[in-house]
Amino acid sequence: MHLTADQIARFEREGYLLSEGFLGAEEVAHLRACYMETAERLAAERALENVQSGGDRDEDYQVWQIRTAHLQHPIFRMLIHDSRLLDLVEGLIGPDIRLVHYQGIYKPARTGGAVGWHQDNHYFNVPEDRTVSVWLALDDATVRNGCMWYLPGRHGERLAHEQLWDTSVKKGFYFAIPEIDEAGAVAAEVPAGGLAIHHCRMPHKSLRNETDQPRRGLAMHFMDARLADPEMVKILPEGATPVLRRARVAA
Ligand SMILES: O=C(O)CCC(=O)C(=O)O
Repeated sequence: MHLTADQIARFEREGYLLSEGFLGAEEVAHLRACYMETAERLAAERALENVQSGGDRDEDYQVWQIRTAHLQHPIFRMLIHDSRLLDLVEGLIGPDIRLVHYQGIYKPARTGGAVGWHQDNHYFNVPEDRTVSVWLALDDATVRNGCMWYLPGRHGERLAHEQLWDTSVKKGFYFAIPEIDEAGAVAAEVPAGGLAIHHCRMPHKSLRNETDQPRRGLAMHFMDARLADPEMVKILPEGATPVLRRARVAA
């Protein structure tokens, strides 16, 4: 899917874009089934982590992460090689594309917790901010079930973050921006199969899931593959950050 010049200009100005109908209903249903199969397997292996709570057994506040999704199920691997997706990413960061991080974020019905304001490149530290995040909705993402929120035009700022919990008690570095002016925040509601795409310095958050249905999303983070490995890449498992596309060399 190629972005239009208008969409790219809007992304540069506002720091985010919404796009409906990236995947059709059948593709979404299949991904959802694989997502649940994967989440259940990881839960049984005690490898499904609650990334917004210092207590993994916190029963009222759950933000489950399917980490390195492409290493967990072939369907997630196929998705990041899909030319519809790579064409879109190419419009934003150029033709050399490397996966930097890939996660399912699963908020169960009623107990799904909020994700605090943060900027993705605080985690990745990719030079020159040449990285972009593509969040795919597997359920209709709404304010009530915890869709993404953005601060349009605020992607030029580098904001201070703080660690969410004491890492001597629970491992894992997860951050949030302690103080932020939320004036002008917009809810990025997208139907299932649609995308919320944001610049890596776009502050974003999501609220609790207050509905009786799960809210499932896949967050795919891509960087310019011409740049040196950021620190984050070095701590991920082998094969976690493949190069997905290289610029074609003119004959
Ligand atoms: O899925 C969510 O609610 C939050 C995802 C997110 O913040 C991220 O991928 O950076």
